[in-house]
Formats: sequence, C-alpha cells, structure tokens
Amino acid sequence: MKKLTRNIAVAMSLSLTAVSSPAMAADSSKPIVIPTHNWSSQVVMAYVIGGIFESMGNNVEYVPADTQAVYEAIRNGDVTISHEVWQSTFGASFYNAMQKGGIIDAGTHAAMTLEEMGVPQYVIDDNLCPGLPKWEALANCPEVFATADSGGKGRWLEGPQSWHGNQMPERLAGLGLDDKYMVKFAGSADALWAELESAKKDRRGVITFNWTPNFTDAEGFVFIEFPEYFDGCRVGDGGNGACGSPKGWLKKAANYKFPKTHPAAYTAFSKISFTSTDIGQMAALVDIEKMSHQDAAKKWLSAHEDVWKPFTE
Ligand code: TMO
Repeated sequence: MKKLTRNIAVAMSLSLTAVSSPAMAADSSKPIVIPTHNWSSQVVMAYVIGGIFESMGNNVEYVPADTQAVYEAIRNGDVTISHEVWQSTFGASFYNAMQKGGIIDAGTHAAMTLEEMGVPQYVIDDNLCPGLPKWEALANCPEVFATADSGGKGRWLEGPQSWHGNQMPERLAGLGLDDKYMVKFAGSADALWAELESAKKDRRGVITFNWTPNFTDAEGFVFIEFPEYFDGCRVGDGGNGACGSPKGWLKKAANYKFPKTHPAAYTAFSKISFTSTDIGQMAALVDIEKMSHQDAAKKWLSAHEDVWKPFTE
C-alpha cells in the first residue's frame, strides 16, 4: 500500500513536471484586463472568469467598457478578453475588428443564444394579441401595447441604444409596422426588468427586448417570430431591415498576444464553455436573488467547481 502510494506520488510529480516543462513559459504577472458591460450575466461572468484566472495565480483587472467599442479595445490591447460575444448584437463589431487584426476567436460557449423582442408568457396564455408569437399578429393589436408615452402607437421597449443603434426602428419600418408601433430605448437592462415586473402585476400587454440564456428563461418569455434572419437583411448591411435576429452563437475573443503572455490562462480561457443553465444561474443570482455581481460570482464559483475546475486542468 505504502509503495503504491509512493508510486502514485512519483507519477504525479512526473506529470506535474511535464506540465510545467520549460517549453511552456509561466504566465506574465501583468494583469489580464476583463471588460464589464451592462447586463447581469456578463458582469457576473467577468468576475467568475477573473476568479478562475486568480485561482491559477494570475492577476486580473476589470474595466467598464462600451459594448461595441470593446472589440477595438481588445484589438489594440487595452482590454485582454471578451467572454460574451453575442452573435446578433456584437458579431459585426467582432468581425470588423478581426479583419483589421489583433483580435482572435477564443472559442464558443455551449449555450446557443437568441436576442429578440418578445412578450411574457401570460400575454400568450391570456390571448392578449391573437396570433402571437407570429409577428404578423402585431398589426392587429397595437393598442394592447400602447403606453402613456407612446403617442397612441404600440410600444416596443428596446434595450439601451448602445446595443443595436437603430435596428429596431428600422425593423418596424421594414415590416411596415411603423405607423402602428414606436420604439422606446430603455436606459438600462434593469429598466427592462422593471417594466416586465410592473406589467405582470396587471397582466398588461408589454413587448420588450430580451435574450436567452437569461434569468427570464425560468419564468417563461416568448420571443416574437419574425421573418428569418439572413446576412444582408439589416439596414446597416444593405437590406431593408425586415428580419428577426439570428439564432446565434456565444463566443469568446482575446487579444492576439494573450496566448503568448499568459499561456496557462489562455489555455483555460479557450476551454471555458458555459451552458444556458450556467449563464441563467449567473444572471438569476443578481436579477432574482439581488446579490452584487461580485458576491454572485463567488457563490457561483464555490457551488460549481465541478463545472469550472476542469477548464484549468
Ligand atoms: C447582448 N445582450 C445579451 C444584451 O443582448
């Protein structure tokens, strides 16, 4: 038994030697710069990934960053990574930066995504606008979605304008719905959740931008079914905007030097793959349990070592 234990110890130290062989330089002690944005899972995941890097002995730094300009910041090295590159909202900025050079694709999370306008489940259950979730139904019930500030039209509560610019007003025009609906931009993600909460109390009709994975997955949120997305359908890409969002990927990006400066952290980062469940949990700790982003990340890390430890091995 003793001998066996010693053999295992020898084998382990051999394999440790192999891992830390001179071929793989140690990670730089310079901080890995992680951006924080303006929706909950992204901020919690920033601290989750920062916590993973710290567990490996790395230094990290967090910077609040604009959600579109961050790809340029990664390209020029001011920011090291982006850990939630949502295809629909950020795909174009990511690929534009990649074309200029300096940013690399560091892999794709397991979660599939959708970022789209939609309604709470009770809007469907109560049949407030017959024919939903098909988009054509919207033409028949703008009054169901009118609010005090919508000038008699139905209202789409879109996310902050920094996310999609004028895509939603352009979509309404492209679909021929702009005489019946208007777009209001929310000041923050929290304003979306506050409106959903308030509408739910009266089971009132409401249309908001939302996404999955998110904390709202648990309760039920129904995305409107628009004409299918295709490359070129958006106004910014030369189309008339009459399409929905793509069912998309969720990627990770990094500055091209990251694999050289922090080989171990980069290897872990490239392996990180969160599921819809993981991401929904990260958002729920903040948006339902009302924890701070940092505390939510600590709680998530300590409850789910089985998920993240393998990324570091
Ligand atoms: C990028 N977002 C998740 C807010 O749609």
